[in-house]
Amino acid sequence: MDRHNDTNRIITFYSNAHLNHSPQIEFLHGQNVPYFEKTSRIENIRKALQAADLINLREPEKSADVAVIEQAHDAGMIDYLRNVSANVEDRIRDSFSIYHMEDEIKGDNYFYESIFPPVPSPNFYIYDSVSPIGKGTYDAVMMSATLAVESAEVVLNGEKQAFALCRPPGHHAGRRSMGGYCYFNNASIAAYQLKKLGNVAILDIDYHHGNGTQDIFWDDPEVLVVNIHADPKMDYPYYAGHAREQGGGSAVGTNLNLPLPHGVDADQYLETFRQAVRRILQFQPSALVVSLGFDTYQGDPIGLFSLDIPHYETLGREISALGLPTVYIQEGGYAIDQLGEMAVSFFRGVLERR
Ligand code: OKP
Ligand code: ZN
Repeated sequence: MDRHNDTNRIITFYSNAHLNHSPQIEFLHGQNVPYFEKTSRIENIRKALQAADLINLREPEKSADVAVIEQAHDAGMIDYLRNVSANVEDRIRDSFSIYHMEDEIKGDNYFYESIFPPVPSPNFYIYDSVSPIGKGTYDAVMMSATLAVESAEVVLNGEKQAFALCRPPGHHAGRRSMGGYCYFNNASIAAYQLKKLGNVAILDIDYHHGNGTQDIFWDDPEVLVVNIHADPKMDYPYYAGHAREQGGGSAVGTNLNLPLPHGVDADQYLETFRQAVRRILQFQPSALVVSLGFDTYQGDPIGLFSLDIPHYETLGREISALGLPTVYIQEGGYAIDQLGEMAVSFFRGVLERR
């Protein structure tokens, strides 16, 4: 089939399981503020892509096997998430009872970790206060990762490209750590699946550094991780994402960080993007995973870059032109009312449709 014709759509995996993970608040310097990572993000993207007739939507029939997740994550961390999620009301009650404050429990029943040890250790896997666990969280997270697995699966079966409408996002989740709205690293899980084709490149164009993905493949020379993001001196996740971080052991040189300052203009951004693309070409991967964040948008409430809607079409077109088997994984993007337009622009570029 001619991929330039008008009925060309991208297979897109989606599940409504994410609706059951819906924290309402996050903690910002002593204040409760509305949770940025809202369910409507994914619904708006899905609806806009369907209205533009750009996608063939598929829903997985069941969750992936835990063994697939264990390629990227410590089994203890997976158990911890499952256990807290299954027993969240008891866990919260236990904490309040220590202080004889059971009567104060009003909540929407999300377990917010309050201790962030410098090194994640058994029972302490969450490293920030914006990644709470509710009773629907484990199933939502498992299904989010399943969308990544199924997207990789269709690409392994010969589909040129596929899109996973993941929520929660994943790129801040490390091998034994969860944070930044992320629990399982969907992009890394897709990359492990795609290794059946050979070496894999991951291009992370979310506004924030994908510290989890960097962690998971730090020592792996078969997976190139390239990140374009806000300089960690200025923005989340603060402790990782510097240019000097290049990979470990036999994998030195297979982690490329391209930090940019707040307020970077679109031309400078695109120049850096093309530098990332050149590094990927030089690596000659057999497949590509894109961590696709829309928080680089000029109107994003937590990102301070300045891309506009048409720039996403450019990004999509130039990534797709690499001609690699490619899985797109949804990460961030918080300008709720414009997310649909960004996604439509991006996938028009990917599909070379007007
Ligand atoms: C997740 B992804 C807002 C604080 C936000 C967490 C950001 C997580 C971003 N004032 N801190 O990379 O889009
Ligand atoms: Zn982000």
